[in-house]
Amino acid sequence: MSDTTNKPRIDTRPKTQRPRLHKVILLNDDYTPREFVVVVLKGEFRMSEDQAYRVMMTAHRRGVCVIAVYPKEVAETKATRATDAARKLGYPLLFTTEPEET
Ligand code: TYC
Repeated sequence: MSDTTNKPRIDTRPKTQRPRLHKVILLNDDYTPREFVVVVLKGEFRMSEDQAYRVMMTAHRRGVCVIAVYPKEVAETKATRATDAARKLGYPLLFTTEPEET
């Protein structure tokens, strides 16, 4: 007869690590037009007009604003694309990334 009793089992599988998330941070400057910051936030970070305006104003008032968290590669790609879009028009707008604390 097969043994159908529940024996305690020890899970020996190695723990899978979740990829660490990185923050994308928007920095204020004195030259980039507010409207352009909103356009970039909407285009690259899929924000609504309202969300983008609030985030832009937070960076404008406080100097920085955390926009979102993504896996490292995604965060870096989005920050680079957004910064490059500003450079093409000669604006100093800057997006940076840093690892999310755990
Ligand atoms: N401070 C800019 C201005 O007054 C607007 C701005 C807001 C620029 C947020 C960058 O991350 C920023 N024209």
